[in-house]
Amino acid sequence: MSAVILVTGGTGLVGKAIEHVIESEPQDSPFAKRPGEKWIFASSRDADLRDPKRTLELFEKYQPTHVIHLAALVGGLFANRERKATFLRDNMLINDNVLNTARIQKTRKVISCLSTCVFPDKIDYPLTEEKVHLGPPHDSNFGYAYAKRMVDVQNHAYKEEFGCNFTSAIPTNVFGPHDNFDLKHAHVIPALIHKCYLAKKNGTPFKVMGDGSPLRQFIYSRDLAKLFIWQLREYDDVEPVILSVSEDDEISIRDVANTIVKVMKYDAGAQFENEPNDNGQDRKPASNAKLMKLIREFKFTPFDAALQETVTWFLDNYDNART
Ligand code: NAP
Ligand code: GFB
Repeated sequence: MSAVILVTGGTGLVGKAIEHVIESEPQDSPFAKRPGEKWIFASSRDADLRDPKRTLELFEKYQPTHVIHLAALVGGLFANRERKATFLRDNMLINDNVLNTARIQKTRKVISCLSTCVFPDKIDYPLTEEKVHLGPPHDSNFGYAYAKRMVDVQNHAYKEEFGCNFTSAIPTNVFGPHDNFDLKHAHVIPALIHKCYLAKKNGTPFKVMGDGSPLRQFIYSRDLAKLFIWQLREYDDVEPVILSVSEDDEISIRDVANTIVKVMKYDAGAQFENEPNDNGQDRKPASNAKLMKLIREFKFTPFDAALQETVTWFLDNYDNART
């Protein structure tokens, strides 16, 4: 089958992971690039997707048959807390332009991204796909959360009115090579890797925000990449699917920090700032039961091994990484 797969946000953490998998999987792997497929990994320099004209030019240039839509304004707890209107507006503009342009261009399929942080903050656990809209999200990132929730609403509306094959993924927290390691605005794992690196290098304390009690699930970017490739090829339902490790794999921020100390061979320990307001959401345990029923034999990379690969990439690429 000839196909042109456009990956918007193709130069980010998840986009780079998809590129790595497509280029390195052995031919007999279900995640390998198939004959006749052309993969395009677009960045904001190819088109600022907040602009409908640039979005249309990008689609006209490549004529994608399929889109994995990753492009977004993305950040951790502290980036989201400071810029709720910007996270709301930029992501709504990007999502509206990509979906409407895909409709106009008759793109065969679009997979867009929500995130487990968009679920209602106070709701019975575990989080499952049908609970996305059943209450307000955590206050810390309501701008991003509502922009992302609208993708699910848009997918249903475009399907009903125009018959579009639009669906979405709900990844949990992601980490891996090519992440954003910015000390203030990154997600917790890349931020702590960078902080621990500087503490070891400068003999300064390794400071962790909050008290370490919150729990998270983390998926390695290269595992998530395989799940996106699976969803592109095998999943055609408008309803979202959570792409995550099991809820049994929840890990505390304290254990994350201590694992980073171990992997980076840092002699001193982590120091917790203990400001409760900096904990963000207590937990967001998402069930991957729907996914595992659909792709039974999938094996996730063990957390320590994934963290080691990420740290190795960071140390080897420090000068070019987003820091
Ligand atoms: P990332 O590393 O920050 O990459 C963002 C990508 O989007 C980059 O390629 C960036 O291009 C592009 N982009 C940003 N603004 C754009 C614009 N205005 N026009 C066109 N492209 C733009 O993000 P990520 O972590 O890979 O996230 C990818 C997707 O996964 C996002 O939709 C995010 O919401 C979702 N997600 C992420 C996580 C996580 O923990 N990281 C968790 C759940 C869901 P440049 O390289 O040119 O800046
Ligand atoms: O990845 P993160 O920033 O976002 O994790 P969320 C925040 C948790 O890590 C909080 C602790 O419990 C923080 O107290 N933490 C400790 C740190 N030290 C640090 C640090 O130096 N940097 C950061 N960032 N955290 C995000 C959403 O929520 O989840 C985004 O805000 C996105 O929209 C992402 O969807 C997946 O997991 O709290």
